[in-house]
Amino acid sequence: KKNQEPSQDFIFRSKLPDISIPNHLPLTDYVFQRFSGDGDGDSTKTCLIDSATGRIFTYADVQTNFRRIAAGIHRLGIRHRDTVMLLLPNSPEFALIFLALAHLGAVSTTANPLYTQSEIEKQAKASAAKMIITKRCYVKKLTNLQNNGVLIVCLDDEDDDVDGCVRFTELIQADETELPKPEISPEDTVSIPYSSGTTGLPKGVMITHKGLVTSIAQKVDGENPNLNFTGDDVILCFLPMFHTYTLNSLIFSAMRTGAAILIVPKFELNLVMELIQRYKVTVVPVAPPVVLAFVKSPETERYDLSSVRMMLSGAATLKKEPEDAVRLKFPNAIFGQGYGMTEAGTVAKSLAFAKNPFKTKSGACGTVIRNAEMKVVDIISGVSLPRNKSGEICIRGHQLMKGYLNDPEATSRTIDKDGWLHTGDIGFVDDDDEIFIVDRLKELIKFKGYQVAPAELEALLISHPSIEDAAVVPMKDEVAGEIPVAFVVRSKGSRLVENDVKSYVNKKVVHYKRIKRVFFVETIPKAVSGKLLRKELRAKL
Ligand code: 4UU
Repeated sequence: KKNQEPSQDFIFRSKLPDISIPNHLPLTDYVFQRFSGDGDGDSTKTCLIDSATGRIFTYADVQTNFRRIAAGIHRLGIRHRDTVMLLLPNSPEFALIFLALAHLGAVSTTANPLYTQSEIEKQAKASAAKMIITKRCYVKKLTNLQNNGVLIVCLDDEDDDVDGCVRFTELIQADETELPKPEISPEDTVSIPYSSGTTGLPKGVMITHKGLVTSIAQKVDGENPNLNFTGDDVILCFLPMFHTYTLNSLIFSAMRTGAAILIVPKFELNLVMELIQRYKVTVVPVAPPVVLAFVKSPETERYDLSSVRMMLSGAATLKKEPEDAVRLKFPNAIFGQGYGMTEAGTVAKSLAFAKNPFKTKSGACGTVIRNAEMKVVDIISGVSLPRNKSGEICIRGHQLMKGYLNDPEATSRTIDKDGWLHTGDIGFVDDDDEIFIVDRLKELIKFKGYQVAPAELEALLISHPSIEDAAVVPMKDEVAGEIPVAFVVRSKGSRLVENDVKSYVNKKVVHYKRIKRVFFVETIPKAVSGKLLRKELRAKL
């Protein structure tokens, strides 16, 4: 049947049937659908718990609060399609403000509050943020932005004001009935997280209401949800809320199902185990370094971890051995992975988490989510491959980003004309529809699941007067998964040493982007096109 066209592609789908997804709804209407009108949700149930203070927000509180905050933000002049940066640690306010902005039809751009001043400035400028909501301890990094007219809202509700900042407590005193009902289109952008994607510098990823709603529904909706969160669950949240994995797969998926979310500002193993015991936590979303921490800790015995029924890992590769080892520490938990990407939401989820679960294998990163198509293509020919053959993983569906902000070229390099998003990950689908990731085609380095873009570090390196050329690649590391290391060509006559290079770059970037090793070389291998041959450098390690 040689003359049959594109349908010859080998396309993989979920074992779960497609469902109807109400992705015409704006995010907040969808997330709280069960808590409005004749929905079956109980609004007196706990939604958010702040582990730092013990504060509790019921589903009713959350809805009143985000509407009030929306009115307060509107009063400060933020309108439909304006962008606001969230520069906050994990806290109930993070979720409330994100929802408030979504409700207004405005856009959140989330950034790591530990970013350096220049990292924050780059993202704030690129995303055209009109306002930044932050905490007092980060305000000094925002002086330049403030001088350029960006409004700063400060969260600490202590008595003394921070110079020139609006106090968050003023916002929540707004009257939610003042808020005009905005007309939100499903194609409107709801958030702009930053990601370097398959190549180059970090870019703004335009996530729409429709995309985010679809991604959540693919996991938690339907008769047999792929990710069976329920109203009885207490879900632990120490993963960083500025990351897609947390907002999409954890916070909003949990809210859609009426679960309680226990928010932890920072991961600390013993504190986390104490919280699991105290709050009888049922679901623990993690990243691979956290799995290793549990596996290695002799203290897991001291805590009662028997309430945990589900542990999910994502954001970086997790091998079979630690996965098997962590199961022993959580006797009542099913364990599995999710695989996602800022640009594509959740790509795959373990079917061990389904309401009617399937048997799954350790080391697999899940099965493609429902209402989506996946294919694996040969990295040279682009031809789609059958089961058990490794190639680049491509994904298609309504959950994908709209594109990169102001970068149609990068967008068309990532999402092809047929709507396939090329992940830059290399993997295969086995006989049971389970996906295994074996390598990465793209430049991206993942330090403990955090993104490190080589191009960003390379730009900093070559701005040094004594550096002629440079390349940054990942080196395998037991704890972090991968660490960024640099190959550097010194300028003629320069006596530059490793520490000079490190101290020059490392003060300009957040801790996980720091260059850990420097190798001096005569030249950086390049193709005739000028493209860095990263593979050759990786091979030298
Ligand atoms: C091997 O890491 C993420 C998103 C993770 C996520 C999202 C929703 C996990 C579960 C979920 O439900 O996003 P980014 O953009 O920071 O990084 C994306 C890249 C992937 O392309 C892949 O290279 O991170 C890597 N990655 C993984 N690698 C993500 N998850 C996995 C995984 N195994 N399970």
